[in-house]
Amino acid sequence: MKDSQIKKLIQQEAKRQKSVINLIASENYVSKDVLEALGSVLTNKYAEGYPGRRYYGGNTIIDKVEQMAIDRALKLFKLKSADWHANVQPLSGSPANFAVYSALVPQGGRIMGMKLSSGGHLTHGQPVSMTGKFWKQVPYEVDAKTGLLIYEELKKLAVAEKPNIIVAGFTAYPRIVDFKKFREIADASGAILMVDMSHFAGLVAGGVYPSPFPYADVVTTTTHKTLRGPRQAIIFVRKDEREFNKKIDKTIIPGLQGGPHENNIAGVAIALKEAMTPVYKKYVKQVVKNAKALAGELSRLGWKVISGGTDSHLLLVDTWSNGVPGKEASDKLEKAGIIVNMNTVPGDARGPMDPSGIRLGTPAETTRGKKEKDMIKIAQKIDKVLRK
Ligand code: DSN
Repeated sequence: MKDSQIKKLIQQEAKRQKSVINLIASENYVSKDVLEALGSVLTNKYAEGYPGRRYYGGNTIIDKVEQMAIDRALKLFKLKSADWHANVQPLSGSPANFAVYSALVPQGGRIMGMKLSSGGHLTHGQPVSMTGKFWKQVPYEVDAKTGLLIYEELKKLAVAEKPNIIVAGFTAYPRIVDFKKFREIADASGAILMVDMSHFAGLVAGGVYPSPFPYADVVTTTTHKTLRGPRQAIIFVRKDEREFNKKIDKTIIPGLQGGPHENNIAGVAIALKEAMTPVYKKYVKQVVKNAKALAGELSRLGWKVISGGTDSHLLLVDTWSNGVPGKEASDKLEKAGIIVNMNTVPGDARGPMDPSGIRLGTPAETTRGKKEKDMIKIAQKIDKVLRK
């Protein structure tokens, strides 16, 4: 690289990434092949449109790249192209979710989504997000005591409020989500069911978390979390007489986006193929074992783990119940070389800029080869740092 200033910063960041313990639940380390695709000449090409239907010439090879990503996305999640459609062009998770609502929910319509403080994402209709300005959120929460979803309550809310779409799948809910129950709730209230599986897509692919596909109308996912690909997103759409697939394709381009980032799409295709391997299946199993080990040891050391543990790659710790605010906990840990994010906990009385807890996740450190015994040591280090 000739630009020595940027080169130096990249080297510094590479060193930082190597030198810390990374417990950010939504981060991971991509393979060399994925990095190579990201830095390839595919970035030079404009490809507005879809394979076989582009506005620009010169796309015969690009078409093959994008089609390969689409085919692999369907194959990884065991979907038939007769039943499901995959759009691999969304630039990230937020634009993917925005595109789904733009296509399927009339302006001013209602999105039933989980509150941020309970583990929902900004784009699940939070008032501060554009998804809460163009549409109205019907918020739901987890039980403040147990940290769990109460499906009966959700059903009552949905039947009373009649949202256009219900969003299941969260950024800080450590437990398994019952998608069948969400389907029943959507049917009882006449809503579309969307699952945002950004966090746990890799766990679904590896068979250690239930698949939302038998129940959802639309499934969105980022590709850079447990899936371990580049920063990008995929929208999966059930094909039926409602033709949501056509509506969503049209919303992505020409509705919201211009030229797709085909270098990223190539990186996604590589990550999807990597996720089909036995090595990856072993990896996601270990991710969950590691999260359970981390949660178990932190509980044993006297920390309040929300819902008492985890079924996935992430856990939430209420540090404030031991007198440590979330921001202070995150800052102290960073100084000690452990990177986490501060996070609200269910029923949080503190604000999102200094909440009551922290969120921890194991995908990144598991990629680096960590096992349960390492997680126990990390938990002990966290305990020591936070009690100082
Ligand atoms: N920032 C992601 C996360 O950490 O969960 C969601 O957008």
